[in-house]
Amino acid sequence: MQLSKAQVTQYEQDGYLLLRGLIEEKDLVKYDARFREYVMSQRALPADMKIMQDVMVVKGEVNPETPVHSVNKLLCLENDDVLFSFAHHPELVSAVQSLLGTELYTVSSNVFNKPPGVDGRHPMHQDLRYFRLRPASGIVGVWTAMLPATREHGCLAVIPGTHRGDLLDHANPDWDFVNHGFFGIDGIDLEQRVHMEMEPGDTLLFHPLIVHGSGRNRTEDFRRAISIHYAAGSCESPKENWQNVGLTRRIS
Ligand SMILES: O=C(O)CCC(=O)C(=O)O
Repeated sequence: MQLSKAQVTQYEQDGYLLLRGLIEEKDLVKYDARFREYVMSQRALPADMKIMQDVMVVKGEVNPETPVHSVNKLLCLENDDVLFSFAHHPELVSAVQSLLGTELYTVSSNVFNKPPGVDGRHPMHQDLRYFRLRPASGIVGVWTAMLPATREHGCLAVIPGTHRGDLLDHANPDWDFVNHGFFGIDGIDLEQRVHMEMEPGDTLLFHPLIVHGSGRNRTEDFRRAISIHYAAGSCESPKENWQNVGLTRRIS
């Protein structure tokens, strides 16, 4: 779906854009089935893919009902044909091209699973903290709900306009249970948060400097999403030839 001029302007102003119903149910069902196969050990993990367990499970604080209840994320989807077909989804690619131009690469991919019964919060952070590519405006994150994501489920929350500021300091949150690699920014005014309640297929496009995070899942259901970060071919990295290394994939 090519974005309209008004949508591009809105993304530039707010640092995010919510596209309702972008991904069809038939695709979500395929992604979900494949995710479950990996997590239930019904399919061998392809090269590079990893399952990250929730910290409360790792520390023995929670005894998961099923393997799916133990997982925080499935990462590095590049070598799975079904899950990585999301990155090639024509509607998604066209929307991202409206922001980044036609030469697109992927630089990270995840299924985020927020099970009931664990803390699972994601502190307020900026994704640029995790990337060496620049400029920031050459990167776009996408996050598609696979299951309903209401406030009760711990939906994403963003602070509009923060993408116009700098990359802020990140540190380990002072929480009892923090998942591996989840750094947060101190002193964020949480009153400024806008909660992104989403139905399956709804897709958030977001700037890597936007301050965002997610809350605890207080329901009995899972909250699950599939996510990719795209980068424009014109981005630069201290690493030479970033387009040809590791899990980077050319999409268009
Ligand atoms: O899915 C979540 O709860 C957090 C995801 C996130 O923060 C991200 O994609 O950067």
